[in-house]
Parts: sequence; C-alpha cells; structure tokens
Amino acid sequence: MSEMPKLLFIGPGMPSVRARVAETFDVVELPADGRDAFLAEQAEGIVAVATFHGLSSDVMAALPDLKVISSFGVGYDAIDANEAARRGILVGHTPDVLNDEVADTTIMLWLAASKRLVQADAWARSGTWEREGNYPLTKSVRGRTVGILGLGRIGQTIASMAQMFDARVIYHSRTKKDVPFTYYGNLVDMARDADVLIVITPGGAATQHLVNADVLNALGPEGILVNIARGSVVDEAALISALEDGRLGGAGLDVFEHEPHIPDALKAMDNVVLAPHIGSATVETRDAMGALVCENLEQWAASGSIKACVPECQHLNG
Ligand code: NAP
Ligand code: 8YV
Repeated sequence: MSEMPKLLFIGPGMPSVRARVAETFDVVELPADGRDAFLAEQAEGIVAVATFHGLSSDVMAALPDLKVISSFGVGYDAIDANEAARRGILVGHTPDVLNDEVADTTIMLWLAASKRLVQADAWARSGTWEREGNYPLTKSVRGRTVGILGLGRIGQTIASMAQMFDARVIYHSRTKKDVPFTYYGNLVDMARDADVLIVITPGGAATQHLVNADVLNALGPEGILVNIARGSVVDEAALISALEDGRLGGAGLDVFEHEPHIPDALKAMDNVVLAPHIGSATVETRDAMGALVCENLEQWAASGSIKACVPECQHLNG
C-alpha cells in the first residue's frame, strides 16, 4: 500500500501538474462517468484535491477525510470556501501570477471594442476596402475615464496599464482603497462618469448581476463594457437589450453567464468583441498557475500550511 497521501485530481487539467502531484501524492482521477460508484469505492482516505474545475458541494461532502483543496485559477466561486472552512479544510488558489496576463487581455478587449478591430479585420479580408474605400473612423481611446469595478490585484494592474493611455481612473468596490484614484461608493454614479467600465470582481452570489440595466444605462450609448471577471457579474439579458437598443455603445467580453454557451444575439452584434475565457490563457501564465497549484499541495504535505490560501480559510493556515 502507498505511503503517499491520497489525492483526487479533477481534470481535464495540465499533464505537467498531474505528473508533478504524483511525485508527492497517490493520485486518483475523478471519472467523467460513474462518479458515485467511484466515490463510494475511493473517497475514504482522500485528503487532498487538485482541481481545474471547482469542487461541487456533493463531491466535497463525499470526502470525509479531506484536508486541502488546491484550485487552478484565482477565482474560486466554484468552490464553497465557507463550507470548506467550517470543516477545517484549506483552500488554495493561484493569485498574482496571472495579474499582468489578465490585465493585458482586458486592455486588448477595450482597444479592440473601441477601435472595432474585428470589423476592421473583416473589412480588410473581404475586399470591402478595395470596393468601398476606407474603414469608418472610430473614437480614440486616449484620455478616457476608465471605471474599474473591483480594484483588487488584477484591477490595480489594469489601472496602471490604463494610465499608459492617459486615462483618468475611477473605481468602485465595497471598501475605499489607499490609491490615487477617485472612489465611488455607488456603481451607477461611477458608470455615469465612465467612458469604459471594466468588471474585475470575483463571481458568486455577492456579485451576481451587479452590472444591471441601471448600470448599463448610466454607462450610456457611447460607453463600452469590458467583462473579464465572471459572466454572473453582468446581467446578460440586460446587456443584450442595452446593446440592441443602442443604450450601450459596445462591449468586450471574455466571460459569459453559461459558458461555453454564448447567446446568438451577442454573436450577431458588430459592436461586441467576444473571447472564450482567455484572460490568463498563455503558455507562460498557465505554467505559473499550474506550478502554484503544485506548490500549495507540496507545502501542505511538508508542513500542513499552503502558500496561497483564500481569505475564508486563512485562519486555518498555520
Ligand atoms: P481580488 O484581489 O480579490 O480583487 C477583487 C476586488 O473586487 C477587490 O477589490 C474587492 O474589493 C472587489 N469586490 C469584491 N466583492 C465586491 C462587491 N460585491 N462589490 C464591489 N466590489 C467587490 O481578486 P483578483 O485577483 O483581482 O481577481 C478578481 C477576479 O477576476 C477573480 O475572482 C476571477 O473571478 C476573475 N478572473 C478572471 C479571469 C479570466 O480569465 N477572465 C482571470 C483571472 C481572474 P472590496 O473587498 O473592497 O469590495
Ligand atoms: C482561468 C480564471 O482561465 O483565474 C481565474 O479565476 O478565470 C482563469 O485564469 C480559469 O480558472 C481556468 O479554469
């Protein structure tokens, strides 16, 4: 029998992470089918989980010996961290190593939506340039007021980058931060003053539909929404309706309410840029995130604590 602690791997994930955790743990993989039978047979003795797809409450409940969860990604809205903390389970995630990458993707979406890059590309490829002449002018991204919803690790990185475009940065979050940007306690007021609204809060119940019809109306017919946070933070039906009516100018979207489904209405709009949740999706950044998933587990195996713990469990992280 293996002396290694037993770990449940929830993939499909990165082969390099699967191989590295197997150096420290006795790994079993959650199958796509026959999960209940697998858990009935294997759950006992599983002390660790490495997951690329959250951890459903029923699987967590089926693991009586669980002590640590290491999740790929900084957002952990697909894990009930309060329930984990109640049971004394540590939850690790991958903050900071992706800040620059996600900020780069955010700025790309803002610029692409504002400069109509996708439509300009189609104009160039389709021969419309030769037939009809120059592409219509767009509005400059210089000197705009950029409103950031959620000025955390990634939000602050986006704020620094936005300043390279001479932006005036304003922000809304639950608490005022010690930063040189104007704080708005009210999201609608901030949206009214912003040319671009960048959404970068966590997902989950507390931020569900924070960006609603009132916020979109306040952003207005010239305004651009960039959602790089979670689909759940924006009311997608209200977004579609605002874009269809011309109450909102445009959008750059990396995340959607029912991924990987994207509503046909959004796909049909030429004032929207769509990306399939690629905020952190480069080889280098995904490698760094994968390494942190392993480091959290290796540190736990050696000392009982983890390197990057979510706030809900921090008091357990000795
Ligand atoms: P973070 O450092 O925890 O920052 C989150 C910010 O959101 C904080 O400033 C927080 O400030 C604010 N916030 C939280 N709840 C709020 C609420 N109800 N209303 C208003 N503001 C609220 O997190 P991060 O590392 O920057 O990551 C943020 C999120 O980005 C992740 O959780 C994830 O969902 C998303 N993300 C997406 C991708 C992608 O690929 N698209 C990649 C990475 C991350 P207060 O506590 O003061 O409110
Ligand atoms: C990942 C993310 O794409 O870190 C996050 O919260 O949304 C992204 O970096 C995602 O976690 C992959 O499952």
